[in-house]
Formats: sequence, structure tokens, C-alpha cells
Amino acid sequence: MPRCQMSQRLTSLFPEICIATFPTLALLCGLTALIGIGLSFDTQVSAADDLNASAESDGKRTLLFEDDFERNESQEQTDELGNGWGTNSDKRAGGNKQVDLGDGAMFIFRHKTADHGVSVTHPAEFKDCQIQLRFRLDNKADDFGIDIADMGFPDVHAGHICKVNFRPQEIEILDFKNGRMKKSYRDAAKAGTATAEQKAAVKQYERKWQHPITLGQWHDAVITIRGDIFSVQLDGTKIATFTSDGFDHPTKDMIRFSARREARVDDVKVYSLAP
Ligand SMILES: [Ca+2]
Ligand SMILES: [Ca+2]
Repeated sequence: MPRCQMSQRLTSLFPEICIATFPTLALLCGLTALIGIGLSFDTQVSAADDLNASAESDGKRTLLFEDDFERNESQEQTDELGNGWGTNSDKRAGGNKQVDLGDGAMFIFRHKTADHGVSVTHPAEFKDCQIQLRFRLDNKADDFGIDIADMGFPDVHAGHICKVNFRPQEIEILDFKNGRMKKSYRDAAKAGTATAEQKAAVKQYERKWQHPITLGQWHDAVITIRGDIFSVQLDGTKIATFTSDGFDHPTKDMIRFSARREARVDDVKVYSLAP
């Protein structure tokens, strides 16, 4: 019997007996319960791995691209990520460097002259997808977002279909297609003419989950978009699931990482999922 199953069985059998009668057994029981807590966390992680492994072996998941960033640029003055990545530094930061390769990871940092947050792009065509990566935030005001776009879709601003934002205290999922990036709404919002009804309507396409994301530590994230369901797993635990029909957009073709200030990213894997 695997250790985790055995210890879970022991904790379910022993509590009344040991607390009521034998102090030594009670101590043993407490230790077993502690081990059980540790193992239940492991179990969550391995359950997620099993799910991923089975999706891949069933041929339902196809790797579109991956990057471990174990390389360096030929110079340190401008962005030079290679491997199909682009950035908005020419357009928004006067060509100043905002994304660095170093220590085997991608470091995103907004230049002081930039008039917009940093965007790091990579083409990826799919309808449903799974994106795995590690990220790190170092400061209270930092965030990191994964934005999914259809660059040719005319009904939204700048191709925005949906997005997840990671902040030190929360995770946010947005259906941009029906919500705040829909052209009709965004134009009104920019012109200052959006009505209270329109503003309230946009809110139903956005959700936030309070969840602490420890600063200065790497976190494993898995986001899955399947049909109209967008889910987020962090450090092996499913944290957020949101259903909205904008996620079911059929022709997504670009992934964009965003950071308002700074973020670090590593071990990116992007898969398309079969229906
Ligand atoms: Ca570098
Ligand atoms: Ca790496």
C-alpha cells in the first residue's frame, strides 16, 4: 500500500482511541496526522501530474513550444530573446531594453520611459490550451499576467480574448472578449461615456480569488482553457475556475506575458488541447 494511503487510513482509524486512552499512542497519532497533512499536499501535486501525463499519452495534448531560457543575448542594450519571442519595447519604451535573459530565466522590467506595461509575445495557434510555467514576483506592487489573443479579431481592442493576472494577494481571470476589451465598451470607457449599466455588465466577466503569492519565491502555474472554462493551478493546487463563453473563442493565435513593473519567468511550456 502506498505510504500516503496507509497514513490517511491510520489517521482515520486512530483519533478517538488514542486521545481517550494512551498518551503514547496519542503522540504517535499526532505525528501520523502531521505526516498525513504533508502527504495530502504531495497527493494534490501528483494528481495534477497524473492528469497532465494522461492527457499527453492520450494524444489530447500537443506541445506547441517550450523555453527554459538557458541562454544569453549577444549584447545587453536591447531586447534579444530569440526563440520566436517579441516585446513591445520598440513601440512603448523607445527601444530601451525591458526583458533580459540571465541566470537561466526571463527577467521583465519596465523601463522608466515606457508609457505602457511590458508585453512579451509569442505566436501560438489553438482553441483550447494548457500553459505551464514558473514565475516569481519580488515586490508588493508587481504583477504577472498571461494574456491570450486573436490578433485578427476585430471586435476587441488589440486582440484581447482573455487573461489571468497574478498579484501578491490575488489571482484574477478576465473574459476580455465579452468584457472590458470589447470594442464597443472600451471605446465608450476611453471616451468617458460608459454608462453605469455598461460598467456593471463588464464586471460579470471578471473574477478575483484572494490567494497569497509569496514574494521572492518561484511558483508553478498551470492555466488550462477548455471550452468555456478557464482554470488556474498554482503550486500543485487548483485555485480558480471561471466559466464564461468568451474563453471558447475558436481562433486564438498569440500568448502575451504582461508586467506592470517586474516579473521573472522560466520553464514555459505551451500545449494545445484536443477537443
Ligand atoms: Ca542578459
Ligand atoms: Ca531556466
